[in-house]
Amino acid sequence: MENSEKKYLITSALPYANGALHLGHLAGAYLPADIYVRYLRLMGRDVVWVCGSDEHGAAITIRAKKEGVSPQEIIDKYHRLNKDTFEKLGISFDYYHRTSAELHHRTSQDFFMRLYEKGDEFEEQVIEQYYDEAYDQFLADRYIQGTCPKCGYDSAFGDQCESCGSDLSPTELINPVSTLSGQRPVLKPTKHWYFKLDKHAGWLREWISEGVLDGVQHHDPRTWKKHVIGQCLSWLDEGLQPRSITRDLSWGIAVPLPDAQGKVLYVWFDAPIGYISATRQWAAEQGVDWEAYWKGDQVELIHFIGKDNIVFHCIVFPAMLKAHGEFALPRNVPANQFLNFEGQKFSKSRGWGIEQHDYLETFRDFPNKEDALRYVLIRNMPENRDSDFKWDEFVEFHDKELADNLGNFINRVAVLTHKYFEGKVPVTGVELADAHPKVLEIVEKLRHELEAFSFKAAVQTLMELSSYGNGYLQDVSPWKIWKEDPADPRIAACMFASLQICGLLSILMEPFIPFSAAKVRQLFGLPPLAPGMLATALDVLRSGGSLLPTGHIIGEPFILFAKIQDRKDPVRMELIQEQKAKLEAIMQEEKQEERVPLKEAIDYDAFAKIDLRTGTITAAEKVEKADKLLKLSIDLGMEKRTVVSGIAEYYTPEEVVGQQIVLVANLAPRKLRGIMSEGMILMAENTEGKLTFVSPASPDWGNGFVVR
Ligand code: B3M
Ligand code: ZN
Repeated sequence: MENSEKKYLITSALPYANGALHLGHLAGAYLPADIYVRYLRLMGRDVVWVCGSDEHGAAITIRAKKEGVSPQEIIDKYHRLNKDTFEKLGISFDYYHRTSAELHHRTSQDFFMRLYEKGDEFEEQVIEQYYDEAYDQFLADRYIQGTCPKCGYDSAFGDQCESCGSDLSPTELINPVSTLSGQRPVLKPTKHWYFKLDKHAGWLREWISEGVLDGVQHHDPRTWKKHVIGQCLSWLDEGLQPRSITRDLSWGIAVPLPDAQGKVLYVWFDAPIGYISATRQWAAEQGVDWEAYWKGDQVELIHFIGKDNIVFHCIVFPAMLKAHGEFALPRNVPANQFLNFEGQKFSKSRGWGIEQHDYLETFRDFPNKEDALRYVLIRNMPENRDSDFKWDEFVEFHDKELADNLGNFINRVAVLTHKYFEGKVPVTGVELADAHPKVLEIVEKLRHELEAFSFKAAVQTLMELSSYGNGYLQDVSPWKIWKEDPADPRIAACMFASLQICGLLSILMEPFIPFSAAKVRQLFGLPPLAPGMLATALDVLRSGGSLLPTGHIIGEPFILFAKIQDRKDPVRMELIQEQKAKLEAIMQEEKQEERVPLKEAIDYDAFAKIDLRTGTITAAEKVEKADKLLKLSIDLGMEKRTVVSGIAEYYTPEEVVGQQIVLVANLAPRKLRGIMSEGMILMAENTEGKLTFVSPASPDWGNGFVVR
């Protein structure tokens, strides 16, 4: 099928409207989709990108309870915050919908009824479920806490233990407690509807591992990420089970059946349908046909998500779509792995990490904050494995790549064009494609990487293009030629080609760093970007034309990326230092908290009762049948002592012979494993419980000294 006939329907995971998003979310599901969609638009493809707030489920009601407000207030607050923040970061959704919308409720209920009416997609089950008698309601899994049966953590949730990561069901919890009333919930029977996912296992496996659907090649499975296919196959190998798609809850989409009072659709049933309702809403406002983007072979449905959502998007939702019968299945699900923050997981409660809106606020005076962040996140995108955001790399990538490479090239070309040609594109017989075939090769490589969802590689290829430009300028060094002969045609040829590369960069930068791309367009006197412009530009160059024709007037040069590390203007670097200091403070504070609290004060007499003496270990051996004990001979100067010490886990007998020690010499002797132990050696214990000798390396040290 020709690209021009394809209808691209791009989705990004609908974030729960129960909190702000951090940089990991951005790098996971939104930034990669934005790059892809911006690229498709530049190529003139027919694309719509939808997202929106996921406003149902216990995540919302729990948050509301915590903040002491209604669920509606919560979703309104975070829907607005997340939508605004995305916009500020240049995340260019075509539509940001919300699942509380009436159209979404209707679309989800219709979807449910269609499957229900098929007769063999659902089954009803009466199950025993926890019920809070004080609150008179069934409890969602998240509302039950108890001890994890796997690791013993005492605040595990009914669906998952956050300590060991195990998936749980509420009845597995030891000592379950309702988080509503704090009381032990009781089990009560309740009826639920189950989607017979198991029934779909056969075709799902064929579709995922071979890309074959209904006997036809649907996609090339080699274009799917290995970790995505791997996770799906391991689910399929474990065997699929019918999944409950209804809940006893008051917040959500009512189950549209007469015998379902007080029941709502499970949030993971309605949320992916949110992609459909968002498309419908968008289409209604645009006056186009939404079905063309969801139904038929021309549909290219692509889901951008994080790895924790793979199963829902590659197994459950496709099965729902197939069961429904009218919808196209995803052509690819390029899920990303996780982004860590300075070597550790993002953690709101620890204050570890930074939220999107916080970043924008903290760096409000940093002129390129949006693109700097986008660039650094793309440069280190967790595409195939977890990656790490580091402030030092933020500075390095920004300064060395954006400023020194890309920004520098663009600035030099603009400055030199003004200097030699009064800001006008010079007259020349050169064709970029002819003189610089390498440029178009780089562009083709970049396009290939973008089409393959390899954004990290693609952004480096973008840098390759400006490196090429910088290298070319340096090779020709028009400033040297100019000193000899300002009319030498090599100057015009060099500046003409460099200006065309800048024109190309102004387009190719856009998917990654759109704010800077717009500035470059302005700098070179080019119109703002519009759909299809990359395709057109490539046609022009391939047929010997130019992006900035002779005589075209460019604007005044300016510094595109002000370096962060700048001795004359340290404000940006100070912001980075502050961020690093904050993290350091968190770690210090946590270390403090781990410290053993100080004991009660004692008077001097109490201390003076302890007789501490210096000594040396002269012999050591293991105590039989006691893993932790060593039998030690101690030279105390005037006398010898035998001491049994519990240090065998940390020291071998050989290691301790010759060790200088401090001994509590007047501790009443006691028998350990049949050996009389005459005193106790002072040991220092670190936070991990490792023991080390108290033994200052003093040159005046000798056996038998009194320690006071
Ligand atoms: N809201 C879960 C999440 O934010 C969920 C995604 C829904 S996508 C249809 O991870
Ligand atoms: Zn656990």
